Amino acid sequence: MFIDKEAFKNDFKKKIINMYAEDIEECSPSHKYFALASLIRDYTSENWLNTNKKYTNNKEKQIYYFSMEFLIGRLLHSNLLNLGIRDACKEALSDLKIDLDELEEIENDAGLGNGGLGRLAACFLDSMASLGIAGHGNGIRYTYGLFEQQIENGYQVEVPDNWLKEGNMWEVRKENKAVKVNFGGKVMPTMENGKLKFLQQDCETILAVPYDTPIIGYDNSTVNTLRLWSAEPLNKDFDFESFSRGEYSKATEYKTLIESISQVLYPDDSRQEGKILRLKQQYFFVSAGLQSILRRYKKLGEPINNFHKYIAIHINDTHPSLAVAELMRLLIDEENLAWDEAWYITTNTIAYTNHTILSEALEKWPIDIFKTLLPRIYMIVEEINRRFTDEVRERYKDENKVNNMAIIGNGQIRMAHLAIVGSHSVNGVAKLHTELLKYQELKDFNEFYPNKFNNKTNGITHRRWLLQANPKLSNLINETIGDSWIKEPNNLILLKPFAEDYYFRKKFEKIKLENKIAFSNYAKSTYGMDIDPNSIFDVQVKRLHAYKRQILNLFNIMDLYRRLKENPNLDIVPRTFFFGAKAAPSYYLAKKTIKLINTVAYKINNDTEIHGKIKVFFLPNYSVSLAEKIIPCAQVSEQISTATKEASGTGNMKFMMNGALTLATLDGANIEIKDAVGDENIVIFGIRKEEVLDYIKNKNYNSYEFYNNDFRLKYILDSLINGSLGVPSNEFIDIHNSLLKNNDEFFVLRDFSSYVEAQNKVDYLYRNRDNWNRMCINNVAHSGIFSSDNTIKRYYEDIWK
Ligand code: 26V
Repeated sequence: MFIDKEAFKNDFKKKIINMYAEDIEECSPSHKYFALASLIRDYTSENWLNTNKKYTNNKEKQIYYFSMEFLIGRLLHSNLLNLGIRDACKEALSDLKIDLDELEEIENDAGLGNGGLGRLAACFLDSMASLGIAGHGNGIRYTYGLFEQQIENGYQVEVPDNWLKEGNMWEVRKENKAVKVNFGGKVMPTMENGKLKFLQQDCETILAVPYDTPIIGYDNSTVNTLRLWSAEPLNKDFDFESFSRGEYSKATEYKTLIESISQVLYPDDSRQEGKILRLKQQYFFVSAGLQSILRRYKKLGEPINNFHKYIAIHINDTHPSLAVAELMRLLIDEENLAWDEAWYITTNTIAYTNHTILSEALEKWPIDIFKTLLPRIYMIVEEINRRFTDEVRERYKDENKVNNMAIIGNGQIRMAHLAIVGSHSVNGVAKLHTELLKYQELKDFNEFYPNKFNNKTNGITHRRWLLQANPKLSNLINETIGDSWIKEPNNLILLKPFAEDYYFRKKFEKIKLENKIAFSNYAKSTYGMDIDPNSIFDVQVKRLHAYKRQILNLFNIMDLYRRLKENPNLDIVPRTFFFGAKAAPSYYLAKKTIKLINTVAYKINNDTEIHGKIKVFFLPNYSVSLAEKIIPCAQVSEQISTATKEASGTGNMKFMMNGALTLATLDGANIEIKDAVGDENIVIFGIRKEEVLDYIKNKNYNSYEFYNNDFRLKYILDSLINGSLGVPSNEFIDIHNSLLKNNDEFFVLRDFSSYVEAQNKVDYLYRNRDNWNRMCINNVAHSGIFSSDNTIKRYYEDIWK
């Protein structure tokens, strides 16, 4: 898109007057931000309309990505970049004495996700739009996103994330497209014109109102849609009947109850819990999404039997897997299809991605809850299960197998089984993860459906994670190899020869330092942290989970500190360790780990004896916008999960793309990163999947062996409970127990010495700074293959067709 600078300035001034009846001079920065966002949305409206028209006129196949989470972060910067008008805007605003960077910082993050799964959905939206693919998001418009994390006395404190408080300029409320969603009641089988029909009676009907956000493609005029649903009472204001009977509080209670459905995002917990509200959320957005898709489809004038030829629905993990039963219900009850016809359409429409093999994270719903809330859906699930188990029984004549594979079993509905049976494709998110699904966790299903399972290694949008987050490096890349990589990320490989160019390496090093200085200044003014920009920036940012092993990182730091105390002249390259991680509010050990990190950080950072050689900082409230700040200045990327546990990881890709060296176990996509960059450009440590699986199978791991045989581990573990950390000696007893009495589920002690060695290797490698830079540049050069553009192309060709 082209904008004329003078015309833009006029538009902007007018916008401020129209929205706020203020002159630009008296207008607050926040009003300026909202006016600018609103203006940019105006600029996209025509393309948005035209994109939709084009899709309808050409009857293009539409892809709908169903996800409970879309962790999109901020939109102003990325929208300006994708429209190709950011430089022009920046200049024009600067004429008006306005700093665009400052306005961009005002925007609240749309934090509608927990972590990797939600951010992946956001990266996919960007890639689909940028590739000109008709792909849209379908989800929930949570009034509150993932909680804001504050740190008080080293502990995590959760504060509600009221992200919509000041308004959201990107969304459009589409009241005329609202649909009704039914809960509860009973099902009445009735004969209608000689046909058996299932009427739902005495349901509670809720209104689902869509809010649409434009998803702007990069330099291609495509504008797709992210449709997020908000729950409202049917009766606009509140329950009039109660109200007119004088039951005022009951009337408003009712409204609150209904609105609670889209009120808040569930923080993924230490265990999956069968919360009714979460099941309501799932049915709510799945049903609303499917109804609106069906309504649009019918306008095309195509017969219902062709539905799957024009529509693909992708379900992000099992959270939207009710889509299988709900689409069946709509096709049978509303469109009058027979079971077999409906089943053919459903299974050919839906595809499912699995994002974890951790069994405690797999969703299961107690039958009683499910049946009461969704009686008709339950009937359909029962019938799907009946037909499926008949087939399994017929084929294997093995009741054990039938029970293991059944969708309903042990009083529960197993959502993963429903998703597998009801879809035509099941994919894992990295090679290793898919192998584990096919040959371990879902082995029976892979045998039963030999062509269903496939791999789609995750990716990240290089436009946000490099072009936007790291403008200095992007400019250097543009000067060196041109800017074709923005549309063709694989072209980043053209940088490879420049890894051998001394002057290029120097320029690269300078940019990394400038990024580090900028972040240090930010951290000083925001958190009061004193950071040495000349130290190595070593970063672990991700959700806090035992399997991600933040504790392993911390144990190396504690060991390093011990060595420094013993020998203050110890020759190490100064290092700053950064952590950023939210713990689920009910995940006790994760929260204790945050306290432990902060306790160790306090002790180390205030110890003048070690001459500031190491420092530890916990960055509060890790989020998309914080990630955009810390990743471009990172030098060591900590990807240290227990092998087999991290399905893919996507942070690992963001770091390599910004020229950090990966320090990793052979887990998830780390393996593919290693294959891409070569052994000489990555540091690998730790036990491999075979050893992990052996330990689990043979139950022969004994963490005490490592504790007893390694004085460093003994020292560290003892210090957790002997009061030497300056907190009561029982503060960390449960962490201690998890590692010793409870036998260290994630093999932290097993991997400790290998990790320390790897960290020493990092120190050693950094001393040859010139070669270090060479390694980093190689990482950037090979990162293009991890662009989500590539991932989306593979989904498009293999799954959505
Ligand atoms: C949820 C839970 C909840 C209960 C117990 C522990 C636990 C562990 C993990 C999860 C997350 C499940 C789904 C998820 O977010 N998976 C992440 O998806 C990313 C995108 O595919 C992938 O890169 C991450 O490796 C994967 O953990």
